[in-house]
Amino acid sequence: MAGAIAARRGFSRTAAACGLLAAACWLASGVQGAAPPVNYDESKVPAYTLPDPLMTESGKKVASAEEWRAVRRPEILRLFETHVYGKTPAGGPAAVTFERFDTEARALGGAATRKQVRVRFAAGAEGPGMDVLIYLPNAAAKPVPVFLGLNFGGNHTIAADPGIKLATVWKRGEVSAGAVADEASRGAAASRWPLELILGRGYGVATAYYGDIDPDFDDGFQNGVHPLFYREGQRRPEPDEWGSIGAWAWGLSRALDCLLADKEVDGARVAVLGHSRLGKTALWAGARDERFALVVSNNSGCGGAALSRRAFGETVARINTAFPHWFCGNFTRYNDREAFCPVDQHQLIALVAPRPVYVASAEKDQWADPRGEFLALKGADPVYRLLGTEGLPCGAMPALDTPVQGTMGYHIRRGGHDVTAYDWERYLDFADKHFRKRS
Ligand code: GTR
Repeated sequence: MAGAIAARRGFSRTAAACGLLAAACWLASGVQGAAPPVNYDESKVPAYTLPDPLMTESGKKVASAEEWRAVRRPEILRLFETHVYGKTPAGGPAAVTFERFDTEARALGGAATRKQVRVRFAAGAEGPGMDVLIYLPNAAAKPVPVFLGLNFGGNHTIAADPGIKLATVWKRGEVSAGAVADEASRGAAASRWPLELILGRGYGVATAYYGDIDPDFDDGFQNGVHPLFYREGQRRPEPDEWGSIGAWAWGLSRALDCLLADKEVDGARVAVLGHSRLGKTALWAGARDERFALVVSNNSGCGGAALSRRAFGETVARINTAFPHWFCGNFTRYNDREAFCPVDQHQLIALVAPRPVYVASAEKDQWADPRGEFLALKGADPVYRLLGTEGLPCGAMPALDTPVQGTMGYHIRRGGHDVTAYDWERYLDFADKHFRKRS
């Protein structure tokens, strides 16, 4: 997997590069035989029928918002828990605690107040936990709306600010815990977190390092938060229990708890967003935890916003092979058998309804199947409409760089797999549209 990450960084995400990458992952996994070719040909997408988000398991059409809430939403949530992401185990750490260890009122040249909070997942100062980094705009009246998202490299990578604590638990790309981050990576991901832009628009930013919650390599779930939830004698999650995406989503909810305790944050206007695997995570967090007021998926692809049944670009078999720790064990049942899965990803998006949801794709990111991302959003539209919202106000997939924003938003921009200022500007417009009414 470390190789996969290096390959992703080094290549622009062309179809050819992703095909090679996928084949390499496939072979590295020890699966016998040649990897099937990656499909990037629209005419080779298999015929499929999507499960109807408004048809209950007992075959009754959902006709009211009440039925959606009481019957169908819980059914779909359970199906995703059982077959895709796994259940978040009940119980777990008796007490999650928060301790703010840093407040700097004149951060980023005076533009923001910086706060850092240690969230402990278990008793004792040495136990596992995550650091939540928060920047709130000094110029805006409080409480402020906030964008919350996990980061890939440590909080210190999102800005060159020397006051941000370095990540300590695991260094991305390593297949063992313990390696710590160094100063050289400070600010390395700053282009994905355009703080000046976000703060200037009156929004706060909160982030935590996903490796603090569960280091992203397959270790049989011995590190990260999973062991804190094991029953007596349990050694790894059951096939219907959470993998790493489930754990990261749980961590987002704990970061939200932390934000809700801050009087300068408007707890009714916290948006959750994420890119790529962390976009899958943001969708699952937003689906499960209805306190997230708005959800953004940036290039989340397979197992995120893209329809699995299209088997275009990355497929269920490929993702489960290259990243066996992301989903629950049961999800492997659908390797090359997507049509047998009782849910598809449009129903994940429907779980966010009626809250605003935004899905963004990138033209060169064919591995993530932009059309499949758009069609999943469209597939959730009937639920949004039933719940009395305007849904997604367009019929066909919009042209490049032509955002559509109703209660559901979508754009496909030029360029590759990344989070850019263009993406952020759209998310800020979308948040303005929905949050301004509530301020
Ligand atoms: C890839 C993986 C994608 C996507 C991406 C990322 O290698 O195939 O599903 O999540 O990683 O998170 O950067």
